[in-house]
Amino acid sequence: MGENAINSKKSVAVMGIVNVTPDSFSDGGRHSDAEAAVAHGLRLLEAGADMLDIGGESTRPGAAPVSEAEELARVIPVIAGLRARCDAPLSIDTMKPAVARAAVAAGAGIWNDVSALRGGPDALEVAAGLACPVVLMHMQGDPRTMQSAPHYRDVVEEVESFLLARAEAALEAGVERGAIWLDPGIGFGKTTEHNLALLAALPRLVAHGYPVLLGASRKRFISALDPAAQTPDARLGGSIAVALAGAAAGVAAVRVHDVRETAQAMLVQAAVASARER
Ligand code: PMM
Repeated sequence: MGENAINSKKSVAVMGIVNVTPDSFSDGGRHSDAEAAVAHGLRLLEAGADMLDIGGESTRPGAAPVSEAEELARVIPVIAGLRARCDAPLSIDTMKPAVARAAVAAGAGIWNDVSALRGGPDALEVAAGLACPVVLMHMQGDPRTMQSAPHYRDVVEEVESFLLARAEAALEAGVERGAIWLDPGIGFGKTTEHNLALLAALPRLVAHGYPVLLGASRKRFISALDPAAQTPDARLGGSIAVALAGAAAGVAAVRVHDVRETAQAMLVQAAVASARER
């Protein structure tokens, strides 16, 4: 068997995270300055990211909302700066339709909305008008309160029906079917058991035919499973384990902080999967 029989392509896209927030989940605001955030994004692309997700409002548990003006001031210079220096798809991580619109005008091509187009009365209409891919994510409650007492009768069924209903609403508003992505929202109003149930059920979400984005990088439930890993940057092993579980389930993309390590894991995973098929 020649070298060229070896699959050297990963089948899962790696979305690198560029948080432009002073109180980000995990980078402690080190990239809050626009130039530093642009440089960070370019490093993630060099490290193997297929696209970048730029966000200016922290959604960490307990985080307070930021104003539209503040969010725009954080993200627009970063998107414009990255657009001037790279061709990679750029995603805007926002719940605000006006921020999504300005970000797309500045060069973003994907709207990642953790509120699944519920962030304003015009969200569905704006998404249809932008005509770009939109990520619909499940969240119970809002970031300020979501981890206080997450509760579900059947978490898998409820997340699945919520996402399908939001996809339906987007379709009705005129968003193209091929532009809709789904995301179970790991850590957004979920206990460790809820997160694990959703990860175990990923094939069921994937089976609906929409590309699925999975974001579990450095999230707190990893520390619940490994109490020795209390800080976000001690959660790399767990983050990669979740990305591999996502790849095995057929997700389209993983949203991660540790791009180099995750991209390598996805390459090896794809090579093993294709050797299994031979
Ligand atoms: N997680 C965070 C922010 N945005 N977007 C999507 N689609 N999915 C996620 O899981 C997600 C997100 C919070 O994580 P961070 O503050 O570490 O970036």
